[in-house]
Amino acid sequence: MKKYLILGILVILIGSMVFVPMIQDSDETDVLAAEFTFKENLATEWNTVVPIKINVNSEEIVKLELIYNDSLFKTWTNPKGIIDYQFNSGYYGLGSKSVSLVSTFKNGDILTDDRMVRVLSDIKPEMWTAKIVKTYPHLFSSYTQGLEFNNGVLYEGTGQKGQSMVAQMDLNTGSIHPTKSNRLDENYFGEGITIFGEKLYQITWQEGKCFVYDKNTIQIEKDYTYTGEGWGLCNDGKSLIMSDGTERITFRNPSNFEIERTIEIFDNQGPIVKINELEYIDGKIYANIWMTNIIIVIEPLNGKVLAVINCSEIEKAGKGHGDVLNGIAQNNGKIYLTGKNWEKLFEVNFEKPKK
Ligand SMILES: [Ca+2]
Repeated sequence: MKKYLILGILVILIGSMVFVPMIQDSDETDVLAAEFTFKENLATEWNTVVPIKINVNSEEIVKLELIYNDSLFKTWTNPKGIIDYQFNSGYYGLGSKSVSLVSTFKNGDILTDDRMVRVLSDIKPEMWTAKIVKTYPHLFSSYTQGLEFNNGVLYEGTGQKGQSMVAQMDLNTGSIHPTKSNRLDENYFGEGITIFGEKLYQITWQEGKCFVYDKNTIQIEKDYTYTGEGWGLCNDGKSLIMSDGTERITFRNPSNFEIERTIEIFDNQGPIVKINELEYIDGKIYANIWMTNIIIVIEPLNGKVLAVINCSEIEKAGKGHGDVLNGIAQNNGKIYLTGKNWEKLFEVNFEKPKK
């Protein structure tokens, strides 16, 4: 199912990237811009040398610039003939990057040739398997969207309009703390949560609002607005880390919720979309993939998928009449998983291939 989904997305993406040269009006009707010699957009592995040939089609070009992912990479003055150029695809992280040739002519005209380069992961993800270590109760009414421990206390954020809440939970009984909980206004659909310092952050699905709570009282103190959807949330001790249902993950400043940087999550075949609940464990991002029994392990520096964890044993034991697997939390080296409207929550172990 996942393969077909990714294949479908690849077809749509490639279809939408069919090259259309951007030729602006010019007094000289036969003037041609410099152009890349490859006919379609490029796909390449991360951290490889990518050779590019450029045809300089006019003697009238006085300046030629190569712009990759919005940065000026190279400038040629009075270029002629065919130019061989190469760049390293590891300069940025994975994902779809723009690459443009900008030709400036003697008469001041500017023409561009715009393409895309898709940078895929250079590794095949390891396959891990989640195994149950211990079983705990989980509140069936909880449509789990965020799960995180802080100082040994389990916090959960849930979704659905009119049912969204944030609460401290009792791991052993699965019950909500009698006073330390807060239900969102019915206009909001709660999504991921994370605790940073003394604050708990809770994003919302399509309402563009991040609520900030005192983590001890679970009372809302302020909120931030953002563009796009909110799905999962975690943090690395410096930045908030947020998924939005696409292959993109943003790192955000906790003091204003502004985006600091974005990574695109790719394996060696293409993007991984529908990234949902998140957890930051030992320097890596663990992510539920919505509607699957898969958790992926992501390198935060560049978006590479390091491992794919098969959680089918967890779903078989936990789903019952509930919804999908969602919710990853760690506490003192132990890892816990649950799902939306599951009656169980599991301590798990990830079995890895022997090296
Ligand atoms: Ca989490």
